[in-house]
Amino acid sequence: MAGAGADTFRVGRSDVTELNTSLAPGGGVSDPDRVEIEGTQGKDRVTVTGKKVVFGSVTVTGLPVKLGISFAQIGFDTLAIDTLGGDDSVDTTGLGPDVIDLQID
Ligand SMILES: [Ca+2]
Repeated sequence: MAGAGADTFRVGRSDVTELNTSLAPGGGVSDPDRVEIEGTQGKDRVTVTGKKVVFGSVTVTGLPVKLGISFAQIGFDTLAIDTLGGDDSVDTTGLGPDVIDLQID
């Protein structure tokens, strides 16, 4: 859960297989949050879907951890996907244009 201020989350290898995070701004102030998620050294087939209904919600599948993001705000919040090595692909066709800032490495 993101609080007030700028937060960074990094999701890597862990015991969890599903993680949901809320970027709801604290105190009514829009702060930049950054969510980073890692793939594997093997082949990753990542799919990013999301839409905006007041705030944005995003789902990332195809990585070791299924990631859900809610209350994202484009222009403030960033989703960074690092697929690491391998013959990877990231499908963002299901992600609306006004949901979240996306960085793919
Ligand atoms: Ca990979």
